[in-house]
Amino acid sequence: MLPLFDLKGKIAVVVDILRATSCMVTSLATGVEKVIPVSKVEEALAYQGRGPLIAGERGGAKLQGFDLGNSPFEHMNQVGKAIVMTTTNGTRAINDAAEAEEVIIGAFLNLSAIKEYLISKTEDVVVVCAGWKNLYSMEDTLFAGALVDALGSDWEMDDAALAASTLYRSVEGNILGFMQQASHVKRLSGLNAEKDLAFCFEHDKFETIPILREGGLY
Ligand code: 3SL
Repeated sequence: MLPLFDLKGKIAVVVDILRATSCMVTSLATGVEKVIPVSKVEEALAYQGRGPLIAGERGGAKLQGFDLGNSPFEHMNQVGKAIVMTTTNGTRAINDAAEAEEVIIGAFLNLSAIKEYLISKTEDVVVVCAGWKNLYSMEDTLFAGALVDALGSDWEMDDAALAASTLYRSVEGNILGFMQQASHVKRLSGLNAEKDLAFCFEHDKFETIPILREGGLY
């Protein structure tokens, strides 16, 4: 639970594999200029008609009147645009992590780039799993495990990191099959999101690392 971690002086890797941080990595890697994550629907609506695209979902479904929902395919190739984004858990997790020394955005799509970046730094790292309404989520934990695994045994890890890495290793060869039992996949099943699901678990498609600066991801 985030309130139990002191993020001061640390790098927070915020992750919401399904689907907010996968969207952010995709949009910034394919030409978006910046993403502004906001927690509330009204905050996003305040930008309507002022330039940026507004994107968001609640319960997985696109919000009425918004330009984009929360499929990475909608966020792709929006070259030169700014996107203001609000999602059920992901954008809130980013704002909750703001006291960290640095907030970066992780997804399977940029896993190796995140690993290389962290290796080049000296700060401690906390992987902030957005989860679902303050509850555990399988897909974010799998990302944490994949990252811990990629960083290797030179890194000191706590029990949560050890558990995540053990989980990841046990399903590594069949993540999509395993994920069929997970609650978020069941939740997305009525929303035609099968393509999103496969995409969000692709590893290392992009090298972009979104970094939070003055309220925007670049
Ligand atoms: O909770 C979130 O931030 C979302 O990414 C949820 S969903 O994938 O759009 O259902």
